[in-house]
Amino acid sequence: MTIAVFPGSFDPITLGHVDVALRARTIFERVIIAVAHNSTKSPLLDAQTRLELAREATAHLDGIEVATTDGLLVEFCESVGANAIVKGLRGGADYDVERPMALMNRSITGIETVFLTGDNALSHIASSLVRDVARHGGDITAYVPRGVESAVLRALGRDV
Ligand code: COD
Repeated sequence: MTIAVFPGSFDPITLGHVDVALRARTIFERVIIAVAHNSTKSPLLDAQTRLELAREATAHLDGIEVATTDGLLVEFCESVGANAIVKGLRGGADYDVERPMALMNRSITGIETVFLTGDNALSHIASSLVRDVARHGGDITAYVPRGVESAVLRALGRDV
């Protein structure tokens, strides 16, 4: 069975992330969304909430599952027998960030990273922008799966 790990902070999961997971599923038989820790970011949502939101967003999708990992990504990939890591690209800036990670991950265990181009109509969506729009009182429902907005507002200390 071909298995891909699609890692990220998912703080929160967005429609852009779901699009990448679905594209990955057209290539791999099993896609594991791995809610991971990015040491350069401090998340708004705790890991359990990010996991639950990703699970709710993909529960209806065959062959897509969700897990958390707080260690080295490549060790998680080995533990689940992954053939590849999948990352989504919105543009050149994403590639600049992702390329060194892909090289580092390959250098540690030899695992390859597959880059997928997301839907252009979703390329403006980033978790950081979603959090910022919500923080300033804007409506984020067009950018995130159902149920995410209320969790984000709760984490921001707003009435839901
Ligand atoms: N369209 C297409 N792709 C998108 C979109 C969109 N609208 N939005 C996001 N993406 C892609 C991103 O480019 C990325 O590939 C992926 O979705 C996840 O994005 P984020 O922002 O949720 O996650 P990141 O970039 O913060 O995730 C970084 C990791 C957690 C993967 C990284 O820090 C990591 O691997 N950590 C584990 C510890 C480890 O092994 N560190 C060493 C790494 S070499």
